[in-house]
Amino acid sequence: MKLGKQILILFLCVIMMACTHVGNVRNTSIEYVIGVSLANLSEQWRLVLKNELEAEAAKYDSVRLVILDAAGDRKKQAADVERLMGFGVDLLIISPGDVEAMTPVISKVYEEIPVIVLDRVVEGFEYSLFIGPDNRLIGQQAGEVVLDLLQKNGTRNGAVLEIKTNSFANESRSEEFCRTISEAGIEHRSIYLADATRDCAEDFLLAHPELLEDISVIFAHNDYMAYGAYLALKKLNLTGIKLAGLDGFSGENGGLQMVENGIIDATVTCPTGGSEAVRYAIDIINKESGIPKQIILRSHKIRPGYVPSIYPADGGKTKQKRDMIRVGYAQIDEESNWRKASIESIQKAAKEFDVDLTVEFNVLSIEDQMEQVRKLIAEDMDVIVISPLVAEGWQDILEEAGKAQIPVLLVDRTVSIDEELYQSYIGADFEEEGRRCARWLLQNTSHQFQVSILELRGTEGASPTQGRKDGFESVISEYGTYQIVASECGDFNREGGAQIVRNYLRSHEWDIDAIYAHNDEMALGAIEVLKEYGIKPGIDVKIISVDGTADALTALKKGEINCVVECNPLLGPELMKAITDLMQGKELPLRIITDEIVFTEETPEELFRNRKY
Ligand code: GYE
Repeated sequence: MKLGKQILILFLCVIMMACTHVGNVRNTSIEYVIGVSLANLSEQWRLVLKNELEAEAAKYDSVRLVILDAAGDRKKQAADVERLMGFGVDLLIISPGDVEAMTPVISKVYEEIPVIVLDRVVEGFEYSLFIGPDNRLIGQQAGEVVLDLLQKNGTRNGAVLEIKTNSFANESRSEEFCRTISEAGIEHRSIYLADATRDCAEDFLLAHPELLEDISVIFAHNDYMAYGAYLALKKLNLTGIKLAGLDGFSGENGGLQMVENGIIDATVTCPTGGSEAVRYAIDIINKESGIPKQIILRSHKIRPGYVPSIYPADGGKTKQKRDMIRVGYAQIDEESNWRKASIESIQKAAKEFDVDLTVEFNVLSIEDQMEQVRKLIAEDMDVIVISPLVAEGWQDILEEAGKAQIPVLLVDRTVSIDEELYQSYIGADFEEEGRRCARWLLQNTSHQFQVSILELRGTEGASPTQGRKDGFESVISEYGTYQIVASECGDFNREGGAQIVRNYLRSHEWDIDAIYAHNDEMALGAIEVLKEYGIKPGIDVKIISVDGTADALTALKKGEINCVVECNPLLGPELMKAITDLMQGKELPLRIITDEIVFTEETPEELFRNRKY
């Protein structure tokens, strides 16, 4: 054990002994010392975060937290992190203030100990785990509750006043908020406050009552500013203006109580992730398997009488408790080695978790898959798991599952509908996979010259296809010299990839600098055809692919593929853990994003060993 940590533990024991009375001195078998760096404690949200961290840590005798408050000063936060490292902490939990400034600080710490980042994700992936809300979704949900509040007798009247501060989270939330209400044709104005506090909001509105003319709803980026607006309206004797906030904390003076007491009319919950951070910190220190890369926490729209439609997992109350959890899995036919590995991982984990798993096969179309789901609903499963072949068309059938009170989890692929219709999505961040492919291309080709790209797209309408396309384009679009000159659907299979290259060669001289394949199978099919035409894959044309299957990594080692971005199919353990948590009544994160790496010719040999697919 590092000397620094020994001194720290001794110090903590002395403090504890001094603070506790004889007889209830707690077991001082401290095993884990977790350093916590908070951007500030002036924001209510961070105070709640600190309380949740401490409450969760108190459940474990072996855990001690050392919490430092940077008081809003980024230089101090960097110094705090250094101090915690000097104490020899086992793991760092950090809620960064200035994300840009803290990214290199976090990367440096991550070289020595695990790091959990909270609330604001840093650039890149140099950390163990990110836990935070989906700020853009929160902004959209805030827009939706405000539109509801504007609704009177079937029409929407009046304008909206948005109260915000220039904090990191506010910006992405505000963008989506403004998009949501602007799309509904609602006029709105924004005011920026120096502090995100009740008094600041109240004083500002009392000083500028003219801002409230023709306003029907005030939306504040936290419940306390909304409360300040409430107090100002009272003093100005203004009635009829509705109030919406954010955070939705429980307990005394929390946003949920404000809604209940009629002080504000609506809020959106923004969970802090403090409890999850301590639980995952212990698992990470213990080197547990199945630790995801990102956990995106669920946020709920809260209005009087509104119950989040994510029915409690123990919706099974109406079901007789069974010895084993019965899970029905509507998967996609084995179109690739990737898929085979994915199904085997889920089957293996079901056995390990003692889950009674029924896997439906023979999916050739979305209609087949929906029939499978209806069959599983009829068989009254405890949980239904779906790998949706395509992202659209799921609203009705997920509502059917909801009516039958059967929770649904999405694994591997996701859907593009109301997030309140499923419990969680476990899988990859497809846009990030696309960005990684594009970043490799930019780093390995000359920016001066035109780079012509042939894109081999996956199954039309599938979430990995759309995400990988969007992510790749979002990066190359910043450089006018990178052009996707042809893009065709290869349906994620080898023949599909081969056919696209044949088609291109039939109507063009070969003028492609790079092939971007949405999966390995299509890349491998393309390579076969290139060789038939005497074009050297990986040399005459760069080849970038996604998945990380054995055949693709073999081709990479032969220099026939230049970059393979991993898309981890081994989701079984995370899926079964989520199902177990769900059936114990826990609310699941909105998304659980898997940890993935990028393979290139520089990748160390050991990362190619013990691959399971
Ligand atoms: O990339 C591909 C498979 O759904 C993420 O589907 C998965 C994709 C994977 O056909 O190989």
